[in-house]
Amino acid sequence: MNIVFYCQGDDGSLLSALRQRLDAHVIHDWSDDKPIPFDRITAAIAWMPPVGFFDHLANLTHIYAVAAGVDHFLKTPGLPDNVDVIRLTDAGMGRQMGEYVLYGALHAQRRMHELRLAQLVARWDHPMKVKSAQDTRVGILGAGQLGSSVAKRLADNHFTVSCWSRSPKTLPEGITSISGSAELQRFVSASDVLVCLLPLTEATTGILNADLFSYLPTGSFLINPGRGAHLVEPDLLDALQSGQLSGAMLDVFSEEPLPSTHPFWLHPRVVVTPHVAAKSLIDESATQIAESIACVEQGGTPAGLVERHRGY
Ligand code: NDP
Ligand code: OXD
Repeated sequence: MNIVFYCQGDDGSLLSALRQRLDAHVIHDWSDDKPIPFDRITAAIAWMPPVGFFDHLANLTHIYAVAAGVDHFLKTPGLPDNVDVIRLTDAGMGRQMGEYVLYGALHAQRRMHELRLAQLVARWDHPMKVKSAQDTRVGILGAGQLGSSVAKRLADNHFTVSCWSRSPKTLPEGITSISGSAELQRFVSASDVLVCLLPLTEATTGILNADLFSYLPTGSFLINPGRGAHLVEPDLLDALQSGQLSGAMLDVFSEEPLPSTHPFWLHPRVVVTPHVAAKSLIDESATQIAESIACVEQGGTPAGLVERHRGY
């Protein structure tokens, strides 16, 4: 099979890892100056492809996107409607995301944001009540590859965990599954820490807004490693100002890089991280793409096949 490769930011490591695993196929590098036999290309491995990438690929049937979230990828100009898009599923991201959210949940449970404020004014005797992890209810929006993996990580660390998803899930013992929009308010009202691990779709854009925050227990904490457009940023600032939320840890933003003048940077109750919660790892990504290609060749349905009509 002839495959074309373009992955923004790759220094050659991913391409070489893919070539090792897919040695029965020819992978053409879009970025080098060798001619590409466009008519024979049936698959693409891509991330942030340049303008015009799809223009000559008339025989493309499958595109392997090198990321877990494909909201941006699905909007690539020229992306053909009739090709299958396959995304990464976990590929080492579950472990990283588990660490990120566990850090945030411990930060919230141990009220580190308040201690930080006390430190800034050299205040020692802080009348702080700390709940146990078990008494801290973490609600995760999304129970997919990452949401369910994070849920297990938190439950293993004694937090009380629930996940909210479109369809009901069977999750590891002790983790509650709640599903459907009709249950969202009930779910949120029982979340001391709210984590967003939803894909960005029409239905989930702006879901973290003033209305949703009003159902959270007063003083709860938000962790958003989903996508920036899940959050209505001014609503978060208002909720922090009013005390409805006590703090937030954010990895993704409506504009990335986060502009240097954005109020989140210096907000004493906001932890900002620069979209680093879970990175695509070279070996894991290459292995998963090679496995997906083998699965498709055998007539199967690969794990990360995106349902394009629903956006994830
Ligand atoms: P999945 O597709 O595996 O899981 C998505 C989950 O969200 C599913 O449980 C799905 O429910 C649920 N969901 C989707 N739409 C709705 C809705 N309208 N109402 C309720 N539930 C909904 O995605 P992943 O777990 O692999 O990834 C989640 C997101 O994490 C990515 O899309 C990306 O935005 C983000 N991400 C961020 C990274 C970072 O470094 N910050 C790194 C990697 C990913 P159901 O299963 O019932 O359909
Ligand atoms: C992803 C991401 O979706 O890095 O893979 O955000």
